[in-house]
Amino acid sequence: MKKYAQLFALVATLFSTQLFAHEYTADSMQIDHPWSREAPPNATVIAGFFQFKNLASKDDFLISASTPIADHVEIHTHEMADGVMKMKKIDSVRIGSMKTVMFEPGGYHLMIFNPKQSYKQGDRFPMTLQFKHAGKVEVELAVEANGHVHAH
Ligand SMILES: [Cu+2]
Repeated sequence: MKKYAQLFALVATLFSTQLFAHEYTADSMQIDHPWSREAPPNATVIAGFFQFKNLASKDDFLISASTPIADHVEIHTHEMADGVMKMKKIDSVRIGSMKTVMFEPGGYHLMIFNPKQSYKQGDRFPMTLQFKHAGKVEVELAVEANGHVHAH
C-alpha cells in the first residue's frame, strides 16, 4: 500500500510540474500556460490561448505574434454582430497595469493560419509574442485535447 502511495505521489508531482511550470516572464509581463487545442489534420486555422499578467506600473499591449509553423498569426476577439458571436481581427490587446487578461475559447485568442502540420495532445510549438513595452517573448504552446476544460 505504501509503495502505491509513493508512486502516486511521484506521478502527481511530475504531472503538476508539467502542468504548472509552463510559465514565462519577460520584463514585467508574465505569460502563464500558453496552449492550443488539438485540431483535425485538415484544419486551416488553429488558436492560441494564454493568461497575461502585467506587473508593470504602466499599461502594456500585445501588438503581434508570429510562428515558424504557420503563414501568419492574427489577434482576434469575439464580438456580437446581428445577434451572432463572430470573430474579429484586432490590432492589439491592452493588458492594464497590474491586470490579468485571459486569452481563452470564446474570447481573445491568437488565430494561426495554415499550420504546416497538425498537432496532437502533448505536442508543443513555438510562438513569438510582441509587446509594446515588454518586447519580444518566445513561448511554447502546449497542445491539449479537444474538450479540455481549464480550471485556472
Ligand atoms: Cu479567430
